[in-house]
Amino acid sequence: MRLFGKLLVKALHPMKTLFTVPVLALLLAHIASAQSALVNKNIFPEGTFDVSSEGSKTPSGWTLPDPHDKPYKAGFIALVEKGTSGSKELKITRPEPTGATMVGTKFPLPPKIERLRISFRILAKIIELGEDDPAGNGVGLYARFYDADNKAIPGVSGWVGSPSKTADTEWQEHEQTYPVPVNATVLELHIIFRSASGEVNLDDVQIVPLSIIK
Ligand SMILES: [Ca+2]
Repeated sequence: MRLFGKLLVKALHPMKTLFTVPVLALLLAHIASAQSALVNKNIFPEGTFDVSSEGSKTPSGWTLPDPHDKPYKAGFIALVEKGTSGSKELKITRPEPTGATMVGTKFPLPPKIERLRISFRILAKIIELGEDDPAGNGVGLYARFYDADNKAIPGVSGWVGSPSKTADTEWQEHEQTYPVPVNATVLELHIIFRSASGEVNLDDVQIVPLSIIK
């Protein structure tokens, strides 16, 4: 009991409080500055497609469609080398303008991000557009936020730019800014090539925080 009393006196000692408060303030300042350090920097390492997790077929960090899943069957996905640089791109080829091919990833969001920008580069060569799909046809990147219960948060999801629907001869850059819902813990990205045939090369998917909640 005497020992407990001694410890209590020690813990409540004014000098101790004097030290604890600045230490806590420093710790909080450190967390805030760690978040601020993310601003204007790409925080998504898997968007280069330069690293493969299974031979050269699967891009690290992304999930390919199940080949037995019928609607997503009509497409071929590969990682292709860009010249002799060793850098790779994701390539999807679709022989028919029906159905869809999707490649997805779920990225855990660092806390306290207020707004972010998603961008990517695309070289789309659409040969034929299929029937209009209310969800959008052509090829592009779709972003969706999820909460901690793995539920999609309505209202903030959407295409990064617009889906490409033409045969482009040059790489195009698309970007979109999103307000991050306060309850968002995961950002899901899907490359969707739907109701269109042709081939697409995609590279440099980036997620860049623009501001932090103070
Ligand atoms: Ca690359």
